[in-house]
Amino acid sequence: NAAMGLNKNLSKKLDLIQTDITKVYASIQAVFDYPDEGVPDTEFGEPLLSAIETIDSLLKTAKAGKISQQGAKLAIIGKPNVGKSSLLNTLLGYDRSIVSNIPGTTRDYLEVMLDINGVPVLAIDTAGLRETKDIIEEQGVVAAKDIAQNADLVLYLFDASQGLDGQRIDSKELNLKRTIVIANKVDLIDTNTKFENHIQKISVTNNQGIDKLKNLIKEKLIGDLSSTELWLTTERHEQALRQVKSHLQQALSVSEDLASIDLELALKALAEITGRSEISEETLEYIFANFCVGK
Ligand SMILES: Nc1nc2c(ncn2[C@@H]2O[C@H](COP(=O)(O)OP(=O)(O)OP(=O)(O)O)[C@@H](O)[C@H]2O)c(=O)[nH]1
Ligand SMILES: [Mg+2]
Repeated sequence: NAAMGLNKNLSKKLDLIQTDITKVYASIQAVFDYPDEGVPDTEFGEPLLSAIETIDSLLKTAKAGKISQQGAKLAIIGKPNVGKSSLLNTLLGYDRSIVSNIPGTTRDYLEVMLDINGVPVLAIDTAGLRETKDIIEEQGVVAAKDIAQNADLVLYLFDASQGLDGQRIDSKELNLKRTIVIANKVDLIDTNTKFENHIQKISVTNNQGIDKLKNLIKEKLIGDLSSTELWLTTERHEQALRQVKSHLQQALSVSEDLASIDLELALKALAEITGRSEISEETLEYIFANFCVGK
């Protein structure tokens, strides 16, 4: 029963899916011989939906799996002078990006590989977002928007001492997938100053809120999956599972006699991952116990 080098937890889930599908398949076969009975929902719709649910839970891990292997793109954006380059240097642990109190210091983007609590991250420091007549800076601003759009996660910084209002960027225009909004320079403001709940308060200068921010970055990128080791890590597995799902959805949408074909296709797609098409011992036992013996 050794699936080809698959993680044990993943193997178990795939077994679960295979068993669900096989049971339904067996039920349909049984009804062929006793056409009056029909297949009850507990032996058709329910197990198929449960298999789809299991597949969905696995597909959700695919992104985290890819990130844990290949790394995530993290863009740091915001208006000029809010401390983007300072934050990059702090996350990196040494000064790599030029920091100054002159707005527009970073005119081109800068990419750095980081390790954020065990997650490989390509962090990208970008030019401050503003209207500018400087051609080079303007190109940097265009690039920054592009980088933000393609990032797995965006850190959107503003200067806490200036308030968020004047520094809001149109996240709809940028079409950002995931963003952490960060108030930097909280060392400059009253400690009781309230911001909206989702806003992270940090001070790069005082190294305040940085550990919490790192945890949040990790959580946003891979969720709490790190402990389960249950990741789909290859594109091939992900594609195969998507196929299994679509065959099951197809099976659900047709009459029982036609569903057999879709279930066979689903099992075949599943076998592309597990490397085995034969039915597990337990499933065979189940089938014999429920359908063959005594009927
Ligand atoms: N008081 C205070 N100053 C900070 C903090 N973080 C950064 N600064 C200062 O803010 C100024 C701008 O910092 P940068 O990191 O260059 O800002 P930036 O967002 O990269 O700016 P551009 O590259 O121009 O877009 C520098 O003088 C930093 O020393 C902070 O937490 N508190
Ligand atoms: Mg900068």
